[in-house]
Amino acid sequence: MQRNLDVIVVGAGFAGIYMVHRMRQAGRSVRAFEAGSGVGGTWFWNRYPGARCDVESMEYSYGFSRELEQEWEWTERYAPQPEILRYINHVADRFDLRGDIQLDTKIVSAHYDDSTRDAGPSRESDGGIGRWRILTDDGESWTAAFCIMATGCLSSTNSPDIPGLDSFAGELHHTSRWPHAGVDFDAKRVGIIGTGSSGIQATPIIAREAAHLTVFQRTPNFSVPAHNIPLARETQAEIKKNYPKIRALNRERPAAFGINWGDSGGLTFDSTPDERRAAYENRWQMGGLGFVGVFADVLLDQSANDEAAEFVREKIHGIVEDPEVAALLSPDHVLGCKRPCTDTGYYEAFNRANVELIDVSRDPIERITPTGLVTTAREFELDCLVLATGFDAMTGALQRIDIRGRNGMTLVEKWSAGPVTYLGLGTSGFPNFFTITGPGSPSVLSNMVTAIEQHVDWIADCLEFMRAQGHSTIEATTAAETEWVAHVNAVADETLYPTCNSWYLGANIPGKPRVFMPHIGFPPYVEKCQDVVAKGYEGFSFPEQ
Ligand code: NA7
Repeated sequence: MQRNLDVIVVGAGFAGIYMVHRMRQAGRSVRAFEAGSGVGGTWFWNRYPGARCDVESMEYSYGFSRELEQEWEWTERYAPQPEILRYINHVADRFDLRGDIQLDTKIVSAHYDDSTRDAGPSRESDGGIGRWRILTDDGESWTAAFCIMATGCLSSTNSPDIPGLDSFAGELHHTSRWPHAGVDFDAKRVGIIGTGSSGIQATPIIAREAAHLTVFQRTPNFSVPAHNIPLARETQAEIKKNYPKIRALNRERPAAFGINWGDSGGLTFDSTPDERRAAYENRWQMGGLGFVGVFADVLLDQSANDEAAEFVREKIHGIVEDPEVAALLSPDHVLGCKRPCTDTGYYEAFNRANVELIDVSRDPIERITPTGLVTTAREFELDCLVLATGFDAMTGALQRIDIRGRNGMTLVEKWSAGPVTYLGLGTSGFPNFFTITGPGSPSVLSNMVTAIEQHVDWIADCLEFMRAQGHSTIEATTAAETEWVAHVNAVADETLYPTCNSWYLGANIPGKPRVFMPHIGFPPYVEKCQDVVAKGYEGFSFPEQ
């Protein structure tokens, strides 16, 4: 088997799949390595009950193929995880990509070998110098001219460091590593730790199935009802008729999705109190993430945010019958600075007799025992414990691989004070190394599929440019990345985003540097990427030249 390739791709989720497709179209030898036993990335692993995308299905889908977008039929406004997984599998089959995807394989290390680079430039596929050497967990070694990380932003599991966790004798499941056969909660006493999107989606379903559910909440989250409905054929047909136009309009929106929401209502206090109330109610009825965009300054102006947040708190009090429970479920942080959730019956679940909410910010979890969980106030007997504790987002999956650039420098070392990238695409000292939706790009603050397509297209076009110009190596400059990191942070500092302990800042992982990682705003980012190309890949160098 040919083990010297043009391109190695790590991961076979939305990003890896499309990267493989573009590389094959360009006639390059490519192989994607995927730890899972199927394609799909985060959608392969996150099979917990209620797992569903918070971007509408007609928008959370590839736009690169007119035929694909016409033939695929979504069944619901927000696609459930099994349907998204079927879609990704369909794409892999339709474009005949499986032959270049190796499943059940973890990449352990990726080292750039420049030991003999003075002897001459590396040619693609020649197995020679200035190449990436990749080692898999079953000991196979591969080389490639380019190493492209499609490892996902929300793929590296965050398991809490709670004393005694390993001693639990009941069933223990993390939402992001859910058993394929599902979990039977029938007649069980279940505990769930975590009230982010995963916990909020899973809670109402587990509540219906289990004998008893205890929700251990450290921080309440804002959640807006999804109002999920079956997708009518006529609605779908209408969108399909105008798909290119709709996708183009979405790309002009700040997060590259949400065309149905219409424009925001301008600045909050330019409207009268009655108009504002009507606007909040309208967005609440519309459902989903669009609520935060009700006015343009919700994430810019504290008073504007306070009012929108208060509206949600009132809604929580209107739904939850016990005022004490409603108060506990009401967040006091800035609306939207942690990713808001989109739910189906979350707050309603707390009206059930078999659901109990425990505030572990007041009475912290002390330990897990073989039979349950102990807080500083009480002991809970549990048959099953669900960890909905999230991810080491954006950098975790990259930093768990031993990645080394020039002179053996590790990525972990280079990013010890926080990720340093140019455009979230490259980092200096790591030639021919690209990150798809890396830190410093819009990624999680945009429609991930649109962001992925934009990155994959940019990288594929860059490789074509290099081939045409006879360049064998590309690398971000330190000056460009320093300026870019400062820019990403300056944009964030103009907003209320950095005000709370979100995973956007790495604040959910003990010891992780507190740095705002995503770039806010899709259109200006795309403009910058285009400008960089127009200026001959400004901020990148082609070291052989
Ligand atoms: P999130 O949003 O990071 O939520 C994780 C939750 O787990 C959150 O409520 C945390 O509380 C809680 N958590 C984490 N560690 C602990 C410990 N040790 N004790 C108690 N509670 C803990 O992850 P999700 O999987 O729900 O969602 C991630 C993204 O996926 C989501 O934003 C969507 O974009 C899709 P905390 O807030 O840190 O106090």
